[in-house]
Amino acid sequence: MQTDDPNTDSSPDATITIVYAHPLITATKTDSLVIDADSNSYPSPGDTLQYSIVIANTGNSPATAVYFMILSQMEILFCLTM
Ligand SMILES: [Ca+2]
Ligand SMILES: [Ca+2]
Repeated sequence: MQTDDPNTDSSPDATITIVYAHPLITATKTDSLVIDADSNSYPSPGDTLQYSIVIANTGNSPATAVYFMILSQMEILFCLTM
């Protein structure tokens, strides 16, 4: 059974809905203090941190050729000195 597109004069004619493929990539990076060598409860030199990165596609189509890069080790050094 064909539907009738209410936006056209002819009847019955199928309603056409265009669905666009749209991947939606997110990356979430978290850190935790695993070994607090100096027991001061915050990251400091000599401690051990663990970084976790979750990359997800919540879009409506697969994503291809996705690359994830950490651009600089300075980011890690910056966190250690905070
Ligand atoms: Ca119609
Ligand atoms: Ca510490």
